[in-house]
Amino acid sequence: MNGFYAVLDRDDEALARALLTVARVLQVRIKPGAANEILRAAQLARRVCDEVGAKLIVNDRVDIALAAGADGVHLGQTDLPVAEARRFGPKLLVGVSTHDVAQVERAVAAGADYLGFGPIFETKTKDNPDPVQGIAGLRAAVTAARGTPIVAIGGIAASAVADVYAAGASAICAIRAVNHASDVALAARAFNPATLHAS
Ligand code: 3NM
Repeated sequence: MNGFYAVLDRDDEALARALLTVARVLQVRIKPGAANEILRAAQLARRVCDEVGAKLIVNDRVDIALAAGADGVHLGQTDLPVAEARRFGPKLLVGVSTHDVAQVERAVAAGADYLGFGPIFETKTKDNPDPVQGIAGLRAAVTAARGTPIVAIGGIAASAVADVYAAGASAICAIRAVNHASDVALAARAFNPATLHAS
C-alpha cells in the first residue's frame, strides 16, 4: 500500500488503463451502483490489473470482491465488520475507512490490513463527508495506527502531496484531482512520493 492508490469510479477501461500507468492498487468504487454494474467494472478492472500486476480492491461489497476475484475489499464504517468480511473471504486484504483517531484504533484492533483516513481536506466527491482532519489529524492517525499503513484521502491536490507523505501516509488516494484531469496518467504521477518519480 505505497504511493498512488487509484479509484475507478466508472465503468471505463481507458480510465482504468490510465490510472494503472502509475498505481499498483486500484479500487472499484461505483456510487450509486447496482450489483451487476459494480461487478462489470470489477471484472474489467481485474483484467487490466492482471496485465500490469496491480492489486484490485472492491469498495463496500465482499460478495462482489469474491465474484470478481479481487485481492481485497474496502469497508466503510457501516459495512460488514472486518471479522465478518474475513469469514467470507479469508484471503482478502481488508481495508477500513476511518475518520478520527478512535476509529483508527478500533480498525487496527479489528485487524485491518490498511486504513483509509480522511477527509484530509474538503471534498466534493463524497456525499455527507466527515469533518475535515487536516495534516495534524493525519499525523495523529498515523501514530494511532502503530504501523498499519494509512491511505490518506479527501480533497488532496498535487500541491499537498509532499505534506501528506511527510505526515506519515503510506499512500494517497485522490479521485477528483486525477480522474477529472484532462491527462489522467500525468495527473496521477504527481501522487507518488518523490522517490518513485525517478522510475
Ligand atoms: N472517502 P477526492 S473522502 C471516497 O473521508 C472518499 O473517507 C473519504 O475524493 C473519506 O479525492 C472521499 O475527489 C472522496 O476528494 C475522495
